[in-house]
Amino acid sequence: GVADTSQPQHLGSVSEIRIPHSLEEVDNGQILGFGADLAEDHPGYRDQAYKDRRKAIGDLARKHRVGQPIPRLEYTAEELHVWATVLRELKDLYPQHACAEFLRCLSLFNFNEHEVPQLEDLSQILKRETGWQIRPVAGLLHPRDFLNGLAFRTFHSTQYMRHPSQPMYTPEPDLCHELLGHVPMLADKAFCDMVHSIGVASLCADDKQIWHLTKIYWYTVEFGVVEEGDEIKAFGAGVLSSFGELEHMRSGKAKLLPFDPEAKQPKMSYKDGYQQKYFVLESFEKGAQQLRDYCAKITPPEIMARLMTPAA
Ligand code: NLE
Ligand code: FE2
Repeated sequence: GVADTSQPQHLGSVSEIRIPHSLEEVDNGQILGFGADLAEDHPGYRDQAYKDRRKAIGDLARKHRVGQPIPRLEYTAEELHVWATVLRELKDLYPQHACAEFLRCLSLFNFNEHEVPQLEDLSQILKRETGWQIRPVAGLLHPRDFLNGLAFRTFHSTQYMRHPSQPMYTPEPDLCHELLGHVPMLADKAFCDMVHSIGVASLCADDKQIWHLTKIYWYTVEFGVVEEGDEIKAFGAGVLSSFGELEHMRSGKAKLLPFDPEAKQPKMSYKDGYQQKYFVLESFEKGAQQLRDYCAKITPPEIMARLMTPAA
């Protein structure tokens, strides 16, 4: 079921929830969904070499400990080709369809078709710009752990490349999705404030509230769009990293609805292709305010005060 958040829900039984007090206490080992074996509808399902490579990269992430630099990977010629294809296609669409914040931040990273960027280098840039950092992860993390990471300004990122047969769309996160969808936005302060509130709200959330927050995350950070004058621009990573989805979003085929974190959020879908609905933010400042207000309803003030201080 979906959380009904119309009633303010103050914490009664926080004791049952394992509340992490630092990033070290956030578990990065519980991988869901596409984790070990790819589903039959995954483009890499019948490609054993692909699956082995994906697993080897995932194993490095499993071994990674907080504080260590993210391992640098040597990408193959085939992986570089996928990256270059995705980057080339998307670069043509961004000027017209990506939000201004994305376009401004994208230029900080100097992405080019000649090399696949290294997570460690991007994490350093983010630290400097907004105090956020990247932590490698083997696949789709359990939502509670993923959201908890955001409270400590940490974004869990995959490091393997999507399957070469389908560069325009992948059903699961992959490096192109992280680099072209998430990383640039995480260099924007107002966007980061919004995401941080989702993270702080998740710390003391019960399972029902985690589910609601996961949907909020989905309809903002993954698939959100924002008003810009009388136009609608993409900021959600799932839109910005998929040239199929970006074409779909701008085609006008999907519904556009105002974003409201208090409202019941529609069912999420990983597998049936493009979104049928996109939620529209008025601005990132407004979104950050809406989410801070939502967070204040489920998070005790002392936790808000401790974690909502500006990034160092
Ligand atoms: N469909 C997205 C892409 O192709 O980049 C990935 C979405 C991950 C939630
Ligand atoms: Fe994502």
